Amino acid sequence: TGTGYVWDTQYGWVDTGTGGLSPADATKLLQPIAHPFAHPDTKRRLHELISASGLLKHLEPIEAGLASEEDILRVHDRAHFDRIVAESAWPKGGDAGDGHSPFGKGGHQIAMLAAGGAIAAARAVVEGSVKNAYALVNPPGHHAERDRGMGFCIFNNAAIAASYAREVLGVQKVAIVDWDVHHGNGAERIFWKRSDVLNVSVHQENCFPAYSGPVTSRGEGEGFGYSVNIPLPPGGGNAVYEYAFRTVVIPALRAFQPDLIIAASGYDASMMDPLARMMVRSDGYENIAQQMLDVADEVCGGRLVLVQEGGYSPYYVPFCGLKVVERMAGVSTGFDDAYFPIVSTKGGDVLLDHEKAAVDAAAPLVSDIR
Ligand code: 6DK
Ligand code: ZN
Repeated sequence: TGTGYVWDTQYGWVDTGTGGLSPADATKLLQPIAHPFAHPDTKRRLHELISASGLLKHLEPIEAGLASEEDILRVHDRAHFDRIVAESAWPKGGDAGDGHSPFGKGGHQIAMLAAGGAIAAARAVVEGSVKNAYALVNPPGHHAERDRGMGFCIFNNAAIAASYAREVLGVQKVAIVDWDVHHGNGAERIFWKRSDVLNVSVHQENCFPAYSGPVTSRGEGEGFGYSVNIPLPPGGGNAVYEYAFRTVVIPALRAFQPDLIIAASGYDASMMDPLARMMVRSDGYENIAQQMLDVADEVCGGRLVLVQEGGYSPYYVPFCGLKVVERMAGVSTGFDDAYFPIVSTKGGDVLLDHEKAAVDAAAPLVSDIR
């Protein structure tokens, strides 16, 4: 069986307003801009590259469908859900929760379609109609906590899919691995006291949310040890990600032995991203994807679902995503990363001492997972 793929035209309609870090504000001389960081074109361009490269023909289309209210409420509280629905009816839409994450009128529907896309991908993988799946959803979800959205995220798509897998599909143990460059605070908080969902986040240290995701945040009670954070100093690239996955993320998954792995897949640790300062190239993302595919084969019959999170270079995100989906499908389109000549000379290939030290600081966490 093949690789499932979720995309919906409406993911390209997410209205993120007109601000740089929205909203624009004349009193602060924050000028309106036609292409804000979270503009949906970046994700639509990834979808179009998957199509134009011919890769789409090798994927099994999975229809997203709207997540139900019940699906959302497995993770979020009613007040958050009701507020999003209410603000979505406002003439110009509302905000996910932090005042910097606007969504347009009717935006609750696209958010439910994004959660529904993650659910549909997880269901197809668990039911076995596909081997693995890529849910190219939008808006993203990994910052959304039980009672609030933030950082462009309304509902926590990956956490909703994990809860659906457990409570509806009967999956016992789910691991969430988050390589978006920002901290996966949403799933961490949602599953903070639980040992049936392992949450591993690899992120640029102190990037967003502020002060979130230090190596010392490990969960509480039953959940102690089941939140794993690997904060990386700025400037790292392919080498430190390869090392972090090989020496911490993969051993953590081996120790946990999940029945399903859900990855929160962002491309904002890339060399060309405006919202962070890491230097991963498309071949670095390929390496991450290959390590994840191998460990999924080893521990859970290959059951791996990737759920799209961030990525803000409209130039480079498509090539990073293409290489990841090619690996998942075991297909090469023969098209190279067109930016490789530019990004290949800038570093990130050698593991520096301070980068190694950051990863090594997280390695002992693995021994508390069972
Ligand atoms: N915001 C994401 O990529 C979202 O993780 C990242 C959101 C980054 C916001 C960056 C930032 C501020 C700072 C100060 C004041 C207000 C807002 F969720 C994903 F889309 F995946 O620095
Ligand atoms: Zn991010």
